[in-house]
Formats: sequence, C-alpha cells, structure tokens
Amino acid sequence: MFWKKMFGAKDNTPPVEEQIVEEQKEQGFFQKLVSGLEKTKQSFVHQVERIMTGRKVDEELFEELEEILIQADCGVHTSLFLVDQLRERARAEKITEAEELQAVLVEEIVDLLQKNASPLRTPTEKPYVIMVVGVNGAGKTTTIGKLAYRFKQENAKVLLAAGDTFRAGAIEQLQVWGNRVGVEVIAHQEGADPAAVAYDAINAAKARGSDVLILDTAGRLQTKVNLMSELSKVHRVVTRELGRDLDEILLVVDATTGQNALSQGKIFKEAVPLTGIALTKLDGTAKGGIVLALANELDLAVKLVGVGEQYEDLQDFDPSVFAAALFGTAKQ
Ligand SMILES: Nc1nc2c(ncn2[C@@H]2O[C@H](COP(=O)(O)OP(=O)(O)OP(=O)(O)O)[C@@H](O)[C@H]2O)c(=O)[nH]1
Ligand SMILES: [Mg+2]
Repeated sequence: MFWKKMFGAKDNTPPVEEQIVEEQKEQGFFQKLVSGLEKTKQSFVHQVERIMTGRKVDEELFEELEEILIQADCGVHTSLFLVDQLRERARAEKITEAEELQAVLVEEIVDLLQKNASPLRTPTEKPYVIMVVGVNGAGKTTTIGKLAYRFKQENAKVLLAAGDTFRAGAIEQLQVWGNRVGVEVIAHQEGADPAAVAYDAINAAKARGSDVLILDTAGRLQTKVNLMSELSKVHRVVTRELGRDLDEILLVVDATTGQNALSQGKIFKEAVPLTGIALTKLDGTAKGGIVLALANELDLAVKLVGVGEQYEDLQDFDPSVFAAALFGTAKQ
C-alpha cells in the first residue's frame, strides 16, 4: 500500500484476511486490464498470431511483422528496433518455427518496456505533490479524480487544486470529482492566474497537513509557446513554495492520439521536468502499441494506464503484467 508505507501503521504486514482481499483485488485489476486491452488484442495481437502460425521464419515474416508493429502505433524507430532484435535472436538461437518467435517477441517487448519502467515515487515528505499536464482532453482531470479516489481509499488526506482556470466548467468538473471522492478542492475564479492557485494550494496543503496534493492544469497544445511558458511559471512557483522538487509531474497522454504523443512528450519535457506518463483511454484504441513508442523513444516511464472511465480504471503500469494481459501469457 502506497500511503501506508510512508505515513501509516508501523507494522506493514496486513493480516491474512486482508492479504486475501488484496489478492482478489489484484485479480480484478488484471481482468480489467485484459478487457481494457481488448481492442488492441483483437487487431494487433491477433494479427501477430495470424502471421506467426504454421510457417517458417524468413525475411518475409520479419517484414510483415514490422508492418503490423508500425500500424499498431509502436513507432517506426521502435518497430525496426524490435524486428532487428528478433532477426538477431532467431539467428543466434537457430529459431526456425514462427510460433517460437512469438514468445521471443513478447520477451523483447517486456524488456523494452522495462528499460524505462518505474512506479510512482514513494512519498518521503508531506505533502506529496503531483502536477498533471497535457494537451486538451487527454484525460488529466479524470486521472486526478481516479488518483484522489485511490489515495483516499488508502486513508491519505488528499487536496486537489483547480489549476485549470481557463476552460469554462473546468473548476466545477474538478469540484464534482472532489465531492464524489470526498476530498477538498482549492479553487479561484475562472480566468484567475493558475500560478496563484498553485501558490494557495501548496500553502493550504502545508497548513492542513495534507498527505497529498494534486494539481490540475489547463489543457494546452504543445505548439503554443505562451501556454507552455505559463506552465513553466506554475512549476517555478510550486517548487519555490514547496522548497523542493515536486514528487511527480505526470504528462497525461491519450492513447488514441497516435504518433503525436511523441511530440507532446518531447515539448512538454522542455517546459517542465516530467517524471512520467499516465497513458489514458487504452480501452478506446486498437493501437496500444503506443506504449512501446512512448517507453522507448521518450526516456520517460509510463507509470499509470487508464483503461476506462470508472474510479478504479487507473492502474500502475507493470510491463510484464501488461504483456501478460495483452498476449494472454502467464505473468512473468
Ligand atoms: N474510455 C476512457 N475514457 C477516459 C479515460 N480517461 C479519461 N477519459 C475520458 O476522456 C474525456 C476527457 O477527460 P478529461 O479528464 O476531462 O480530460 P482533460 O485532459 O482534463 O481535458 P481538458 O481539461 O479539457 O484539457 C472524458 O470524457 C473522460 O471520461 C480512460 O482511461 N478511458
Ligand atoms: Mg481538465
């Protein structure tokens, strides 16, 4: 348990009944991930299975695989890299049957995802501060609601900050989440300076002894220079008031946006020191390969994945669990 680890009970070993409940929960999470990845499974994985059945390993097979990977949004660079790895391993390990190669593909995918994988940072100091950034409609506010729910479940004292003062209705949207989940929201008027909201929120979190503060921000296109520098300003104010780095600065990326996600990552990284990615709407895309492109090409960990619109549809990203859910293999 994330929070209990830091601020909670001294003995962290839960009683047996609690362990059983935890295991059941985990199974439920895994099933949700499996169903959230159904579209990607139906197209990407089934295509891989189709070309890898009942044939010998040859150059044509590698070319077909490369095309399937690119179509699944794995990114050209990453697709070529993966296929090269497979060519190399097929040669070195004398693999001649295509079926055998599929297991190697899964291994290579897990390896590639693992290179940059890391979970949310462990809290070391109160308040644990998360700032959430991204383009319009990526799923920032929803992800904050889901995170707030999750931390609240773990008995953390959560505070939200309505830093999107730009879009009409954005403040109310966060307040609705706050009410649903039962956490407080620091908000100013629409049109107010988002840095001022952030300033108040940090000080409120300190004064109230909040365990965690999550800052919402307005959606912005990565190409709008003035909006990106506004984000840098909010970040500066938060860092100064906090007297240290933020614990997490998460870029929320909509899995259905395709290769533009890479450009979002690169440019947001220039404005604020991103610590990871929350990839939303994986349930809405057949092109879940974007996870590979992001993990491999941005030097940023995918930390969370969104697989639906419900409270519990936000999961920690674990490469081997992800591959197991996608390819129907046993968890490694
Ligand atoms: N299916 C699905 N829908 C999601 C997921 N995450 C977010 N959404 C939906 O995406 C839509 C946009 O979500 P918001 O949280 O408002 O996005 P935002 O980034 O805050 O948007 P702006 O504040 O306008 O920039 C909403 O309808 C959410 O329910 C997800 O993991 N799966
Ligand atoms: Mg929003």
